[in-house]
Amino acid sequence: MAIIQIPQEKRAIEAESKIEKYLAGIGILYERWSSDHPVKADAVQDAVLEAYQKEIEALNARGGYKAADVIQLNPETPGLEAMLAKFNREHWHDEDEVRFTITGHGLFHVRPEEGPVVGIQVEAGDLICLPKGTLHWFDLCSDRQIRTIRLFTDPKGWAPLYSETEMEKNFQPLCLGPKYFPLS
Ligand code: LAC
Ligand code: NI
Repeated sequence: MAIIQIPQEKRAIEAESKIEKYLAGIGILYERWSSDHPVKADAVQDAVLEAYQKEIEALNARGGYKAADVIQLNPETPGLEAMLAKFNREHWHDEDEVRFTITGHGLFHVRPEEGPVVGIQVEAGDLICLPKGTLHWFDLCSDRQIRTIRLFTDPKGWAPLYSETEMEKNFQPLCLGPKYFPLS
């Protein structure tokens, strides 16, 4: 399950219903998808998409998404650092950012229109949807790997638009371990 942290308030939120509620309050959809799907973490893309077909169709109906893929980042990924450098600076997109984690961990920081910056550490089974225009940045965690399903409205490409605020420099990537991490 995800862990939410609010560094400016030095607090974390770990209960599923509270996470859902807090994120809904800043416009972010959070869902836990059942982990009993018969799909292996290293299954090929089509097998993964097929295993979650029902959930994906429900999201498509709700958000008008037109395409899906599975992306994997790990230390063997060619160009990993360059790819991360594109996403660890504050940016937004002109479409929703929809991510379902199959394996590994990731940390999204979101800067809502109102209220403090929120860190969302995701793991297997977590679906998050950042509405288009949401300011955010992304880092890997200490396991340096993640595999996620992505849904897109425009299958032509995925482009980050940068705010150039350097806001991310005020926030350390905080997911230091798979479980809990101290806030200082
Ligand atoms: C993206 C994430 C990682 O834009 O923010 O793909
Ligand atoms: Ni993004």
